[in-house]
Amino acid sequence: MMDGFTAWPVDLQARYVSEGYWTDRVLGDVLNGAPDALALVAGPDRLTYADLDRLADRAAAGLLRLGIKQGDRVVVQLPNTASFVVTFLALVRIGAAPVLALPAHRESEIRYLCELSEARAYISSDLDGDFDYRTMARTLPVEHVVIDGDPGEFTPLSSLDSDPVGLPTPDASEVGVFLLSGGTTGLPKLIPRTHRDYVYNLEASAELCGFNSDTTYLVVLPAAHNFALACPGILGVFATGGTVVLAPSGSPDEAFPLIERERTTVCAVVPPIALLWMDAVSWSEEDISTLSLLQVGGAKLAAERAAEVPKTLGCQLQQVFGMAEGLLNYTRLDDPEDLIQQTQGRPLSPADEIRVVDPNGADVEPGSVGELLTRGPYTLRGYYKAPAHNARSFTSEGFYRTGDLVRQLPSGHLIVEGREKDQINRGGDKVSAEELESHLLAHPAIHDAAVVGMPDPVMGERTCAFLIARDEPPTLHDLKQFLRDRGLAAYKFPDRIEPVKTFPRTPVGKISKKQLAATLE
Ligand code: OOB
Repeated sequence: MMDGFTAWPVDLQARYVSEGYWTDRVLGDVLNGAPDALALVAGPDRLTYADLDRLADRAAAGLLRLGIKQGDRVVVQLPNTASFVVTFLALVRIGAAPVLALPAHRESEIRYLCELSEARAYISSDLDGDFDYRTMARTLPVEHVVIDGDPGEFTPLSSLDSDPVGLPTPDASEVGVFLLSGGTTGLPKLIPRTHRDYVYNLEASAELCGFNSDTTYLVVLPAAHNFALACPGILGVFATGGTVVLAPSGSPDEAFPLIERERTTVCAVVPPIALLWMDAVSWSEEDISTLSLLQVGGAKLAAERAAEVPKTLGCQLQQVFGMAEGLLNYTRLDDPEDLIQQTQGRPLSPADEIRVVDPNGADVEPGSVGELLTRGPYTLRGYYKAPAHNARSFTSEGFYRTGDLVRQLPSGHLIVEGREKDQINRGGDKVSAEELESHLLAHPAIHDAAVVGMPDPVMGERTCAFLIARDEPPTLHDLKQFLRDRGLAAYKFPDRIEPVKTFPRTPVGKISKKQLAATLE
């Protein structure tokens, strides 16, 4: 077993196996469609299941030839392209775990991920607009840099394509993939997902959502995000023989023509995209009537807006309250309308254990608000190589402290009422306040910084940084340039800065973010 990975206790492992949650199926075997059926549409590429299977085996052979082997980690930073899908499948087939970075991440995040995971290789595209991944890659602590597109001095991704060879057989109990946590600390955390827990995650989700070979699933969120990858996502479609259509973004200009052309039936979005689509239907000319299910999650969808989704977009709504750490809550397709509109769903698995607790860790009265704790067959037992953080993030019984404040209805459905963790949820993108603050504190003109969320009608929240300057505070424009130069992903930049002389304090002397946030209302 990999160092730094916390396994489930053996008695629970035995239970998850005997009750059928865990099987010996591995992520590399997820392709389950008819050979001639269309598996993937991405830009000009149209690949059948047979094509995708062959390309994954050929890329796997190339990775082995490069020296990547079972048990290695590889940081993957690719946008929504066929290369992402082929590279992911190739890595999991040889038992090398992809570390799934988002295309928006920059040097600050990528360098740290390479170091923490001791990655053997970094695989990315050449450019993202003006940003050149190759320039960043030059100083990364990895043996191999593999580039999709113009490789410069590096290994072209296309050169991995090699005649198939015999592949090692990964064990289903090993780590199959690393996901990134939204983060509440100074540095992002890595979430180890085993083959068997992630296979259960995607197969159970696909069943719950009624996926089958007629499903045509449009991907508008980053493919590397858990929601789009496995809830049921790309992998859930592959497991049930349907078709995945990759869009570069959720913009109606790009997504609607694809819905019309490919007659897509399902899509997963964050609330700001759902709101944008509800506006866009009034002026757009595309026919999106094939869409039968819109999954909305990543941040809270207001009940009033939820009620508008079926009327405006002509499809069913499913609310999804999930996390890369594991636990997924879904409203069911046959739930009564009020539960679909007003709740964020209930746990996917009968084996998911849920507690709602007060600040002392005691269970609250049924129906009262408290912090959500959970453990189960697809929820992590520890972040990768983070013992100090794990001691705070898990109870002694192995429950993960989600940091989310919820209320549970008698039906089991959860309503997300807020958050205890020091994080801003910017339309589904998670910003760790502490991480941003540590970058702000590196600015020579900043004496102290406190980052809070401010309500926003579209994004749900935006990011405001309260700053105590040494002398003259920097402008927002200068500050963004400073953060860009430090290699921080742009979605973590503050949207607003508020210079102040002092911070309000709690009775124990901590900065009162509640009071700071109240000054913005
Ligand atoms: C998804 O995963 P992450 O890891 O980016 O973020 C997890 C956090 C949750 O702890 C919660 O704070 C928030 O995002 N969240 C929601 C929510 N869905 C996620 N808050 C309110 N309402 C919702 N529906 O965001 C994610 C992973 C898999 C599927 C869907 C979302």
